[in-house]
Amino acid sequence: MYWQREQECMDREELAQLQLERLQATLTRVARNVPFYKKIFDDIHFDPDAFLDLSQLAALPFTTKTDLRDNYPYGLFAVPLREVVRLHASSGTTGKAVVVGYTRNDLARWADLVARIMTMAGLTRDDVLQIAFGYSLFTGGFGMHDGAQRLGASVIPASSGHTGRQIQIIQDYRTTALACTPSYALHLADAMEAAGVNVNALSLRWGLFGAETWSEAMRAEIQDRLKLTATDNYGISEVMGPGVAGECLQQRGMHVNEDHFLIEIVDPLTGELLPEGELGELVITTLTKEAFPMLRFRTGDLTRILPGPCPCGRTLRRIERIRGRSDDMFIVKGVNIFPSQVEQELVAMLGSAPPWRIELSREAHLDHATLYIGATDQLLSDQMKDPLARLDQVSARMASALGVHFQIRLADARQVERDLYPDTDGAAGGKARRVLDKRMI
Ligand code: DLL
Repeated sequence: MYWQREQECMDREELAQLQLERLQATLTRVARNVPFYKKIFDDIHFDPDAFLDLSQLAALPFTTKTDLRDNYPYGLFAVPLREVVRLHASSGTTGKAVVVGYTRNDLARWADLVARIMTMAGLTRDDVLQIAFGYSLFTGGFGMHDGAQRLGASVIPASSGHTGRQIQIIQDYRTTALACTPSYALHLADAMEAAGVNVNALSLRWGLFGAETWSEAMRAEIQDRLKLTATDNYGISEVMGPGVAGECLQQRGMHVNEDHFLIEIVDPLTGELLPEGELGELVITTLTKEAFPMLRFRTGDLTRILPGPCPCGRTLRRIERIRGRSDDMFIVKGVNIFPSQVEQELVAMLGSAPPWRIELSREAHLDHATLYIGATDQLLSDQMKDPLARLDQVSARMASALGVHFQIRLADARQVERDLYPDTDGAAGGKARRVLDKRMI
């Protein structure tokens, strides 16, 4: 089943021509409307009118998350705010969040692309879809919502959390499809088991999962325990949100909506373009976005393009399951966090940052984050008149600034230092290992 058969099964040469035309239009538009890109074009003497071949794209510099933050909040918008009808933001950041905007046309295309990946994943208008992604600045809830409505499914905007209520809805409303993070799907399975729910009696058939790293082992477990077919979905707010790529029922990698997004895989260290099939960092150029076009955006996500056609008949190329990140960003409870943000908050609170590290674990399939802070002499004498109250303050500040609750533990400062540099042979190049991810995925 296809949502937009003509585009999804397009002849590759025709697709390349369409991409070229759309890219030319995007280049012209950003040169005119986005001073950031205009300056880059001027600096490298790049003339959008002379862009005649997709291979010329490699001549343009990358756009990075830092560029986006530097232009906070609206610096990279290519239309006046009056044309923008929706704003979202990348999660987990404070004053430096990345704000993304959508015009009415952007929203309509977004809905179509999500309807497309939902159709690939087995859904039809006969489905009852429970969306347990957060409805907020995060793109997951609203992105999935608009797409499902476009598809014509019956949408239940359950939003995230409230596990007991989620289970009751699944049972009472006869939910046939579930959209959430894969870890939350397993948490739901645990909770149902604990409550003695007979999963075989439920109506669940399809599961759309994404927004965090998972594995084939997790897929097998989710499918087995929830009795549904689970597909992987990739998206990133800077580029759009969910709907960038999704799996078909072959479950062998995610078809990228290449008529709207041009993908490249580059060496994360050198930025060199890698040949098809090699593992590297995914770089995305938007082809149709009006409010927030992106040229060669470095996603930080590591994957590869899967060679060969897919038996489903779609010609849109597939990327493999995301293997990890090329930077130090980590995702906890669906919130993206950079270690530098943690450091920044500690400095703001404590004057200087004592040694610190984070351990991530998964209990009952839910993420737990523990922040170990080294009890330096300075910290103990200056700050810790009432250490427990102080730690509570740090915890509260982290929660409000980063959107995640960290359990804070005071630890021996020298031990924290030792744990930061576990590689005695220098294999880590002397880099501190700030985040120890013990989640089994
Ligand atoms: O997570 C958008 C989304 C919502 C995708 C719902 C799928 C479903 P951000 O909050 O901007 O957007 O986070 C983007 O999440 O750079 C990846 O590191 C990670 N990520 C997203 N999808 C997957 C996936 C949404 N299927 C960041 N597998 C990305 C692994 C994923 N990681």
